[in-house]
Amino acid sequence: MNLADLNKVAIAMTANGKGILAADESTGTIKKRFDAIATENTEDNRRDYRELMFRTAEAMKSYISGVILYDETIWQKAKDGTPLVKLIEQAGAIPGIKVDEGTKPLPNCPGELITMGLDKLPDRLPKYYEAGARFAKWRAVIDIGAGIPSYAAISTNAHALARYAALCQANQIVPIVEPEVLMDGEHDADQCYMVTEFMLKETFQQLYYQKVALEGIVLKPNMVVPGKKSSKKASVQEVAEKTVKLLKACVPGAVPGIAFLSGGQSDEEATAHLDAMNKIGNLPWNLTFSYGRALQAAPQKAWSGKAANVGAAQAAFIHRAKMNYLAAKGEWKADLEKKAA
Ligand code: 5MM
Repeated sequence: MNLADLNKVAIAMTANGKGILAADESTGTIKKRFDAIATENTEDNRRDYRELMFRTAEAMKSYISGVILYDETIWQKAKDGTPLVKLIEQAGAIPGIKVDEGTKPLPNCPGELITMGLDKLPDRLPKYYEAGARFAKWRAVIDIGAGIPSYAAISTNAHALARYAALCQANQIVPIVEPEVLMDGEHDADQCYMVTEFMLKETFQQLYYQKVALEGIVLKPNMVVPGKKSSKKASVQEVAEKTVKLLKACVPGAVPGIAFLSGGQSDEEATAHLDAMNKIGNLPWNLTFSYGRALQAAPQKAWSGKAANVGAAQAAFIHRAKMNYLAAKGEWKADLEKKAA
């Protein structure tokens, strides 16, 4: 492992306001997104949609540091035959790859999940490196509900995250470590804080036991937010203060960057929260975005599967990417959204 090079990539992924486009929806997940815009989930449509984003020069050059791809996309070619990976590289962004193979029920733990995909990972990683991937992503999913999460779910998922991270680094690929505590439940922000704290502590313990070099990873956590069904809402400032407090308590300063997931927040909420955290300032790591839905909902709606709408979709993508770029520097203002509307 060349740690200096891994560290350079991890910094490039999270520095100077740039952030990551999570375009790694599996075929089942992109179907849900396409259903919402009445677009058929074909290989060509998936290619056309992703190609339009990777050809959005302003967003890709100025605001996006890297793109997380799904396995299908990393091997796919644009309509004119150019590999999609090349489009990303030509724009100056770094290609990355989701390497987990989704989740399965965790035995003896009703309602809980374990992320799959470790078995063949040592054989798959060199092929992804050769295809251009310089970072990877693995997502663990922790749900909050009656009697859950269990320690079994937290510890087995943290163990798998660390196994994946160690394998990535051995193959000169920066691992994005994503322990996601879902915001689907009725819990309030303080319960989210407690569970996320437990999950992060366990994850960093496992990373330590498995000798993962923290200088060569990027952490992709959830923010401290109430569940969608909670009756206790939290202000932007409360989310920002609680998330920063939690991260300071759990994430060593050796980690170069933290890139949040949006997790089902609205576009503007995800931007406002990131901005408020960066306005607090004096943080030991770069704090940026690695959004899927909060970057793509607007361009998907504008595109709606029609070639005639590509320009409108690209404009929507530029806007969202720029708002999050400003937020990653603590320079976003709500009225920038109104002006654009
Ligand atoms: C883009 O969505 C990703 C893929 O999810 P599936 O494996 O379930 O298809 C997802 O992992 C994503 O990278 C993160 O959860 C962040 O996305 P959001 O939408 O939460 O910002």
